[in-house]
Amino acid sequence: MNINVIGVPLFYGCDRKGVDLSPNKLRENGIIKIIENHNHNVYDMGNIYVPEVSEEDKYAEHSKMKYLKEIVDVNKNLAHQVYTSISSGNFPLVIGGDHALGLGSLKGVNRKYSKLAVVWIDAHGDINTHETTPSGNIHGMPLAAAMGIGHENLTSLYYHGVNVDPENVFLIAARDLDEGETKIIKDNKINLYSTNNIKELGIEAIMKDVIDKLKAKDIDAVHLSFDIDCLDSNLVPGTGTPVGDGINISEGKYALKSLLETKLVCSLDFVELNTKLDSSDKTLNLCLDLIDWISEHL
Ligand code: DIR
Ligand code: MN
Ligand code: MN
Ligand code: MN
Repeated sequence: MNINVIGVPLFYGCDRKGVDLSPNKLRENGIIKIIENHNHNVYDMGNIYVPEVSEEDKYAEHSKMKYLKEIVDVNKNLAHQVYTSISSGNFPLVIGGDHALGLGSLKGVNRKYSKLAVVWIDAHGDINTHETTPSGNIHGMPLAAAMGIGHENLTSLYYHGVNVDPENVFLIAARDLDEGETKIIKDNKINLYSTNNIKELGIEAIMKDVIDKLKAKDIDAVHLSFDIDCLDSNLVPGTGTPVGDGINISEGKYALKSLLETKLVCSLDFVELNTKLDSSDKTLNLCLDLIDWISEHL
């Protein structure tokens, strides 16, 4: 497969430095070679430019959303890179950075595939709006924006066609949802598989259900967004918002493998590694292992 690796050194979406260093940190530790080892042609597209802005200006554009202008600018560029990657037959592997990059990757894929399903593997829902957010952090909003829910600057970013249908959205490993998010999930009939569901039924049965549903739907492709905080907080010290009671590594790998084997996945985000918070490269090494696993199954 031809894979375009796109780095997004963005921390504005989580408002915590360190996550921006990860694309280059992963390159220094051999991410490109790791992918190539699985017989892929890898094109390192470098990093999307992230403009500098001072901390005092974070609410300059909007009273409830931090760094709105910069995040929108970065994501317009990312959306176009993702769109052109897919259009030229290459697979975009988007490396964060924080999950606000999901805005751009989703809009880029959605421009190519109007009948798109989204699998979001994350401890969080990332389905807040400027009205429901408890933090003002835009990394908690990209999935809502993809469905056309939220502030216009996010919902109309880059692409103006048919939004992602909420019934084609699958949240996996969620366990830290805000009140507003729970309501949006319910009201829009989003498919939710919490860690409790996974513990109860087993990851195999959960993924079978997800994949059966995906195959039964009239969709063109699946976008997979992988937030490393889906894993239990003990496993990922190097992430900004770790949550306990998460899935373990083999459950995470099973979810990734089973989705990739469907061959429906057309693009993938890998986000929220913060190497500054990591302890003795534990999370970095786990991420390299997960990228190796993903590459093996692409
Ligand atoms: C929380 C945390 N729901 C928020 N979101 C995170 O700020 O909207 N997403 N950490 O990954
Ligand atoms: Mn996330
Ligand atoms: Mn998360
Ligand atoms: Mn391998």
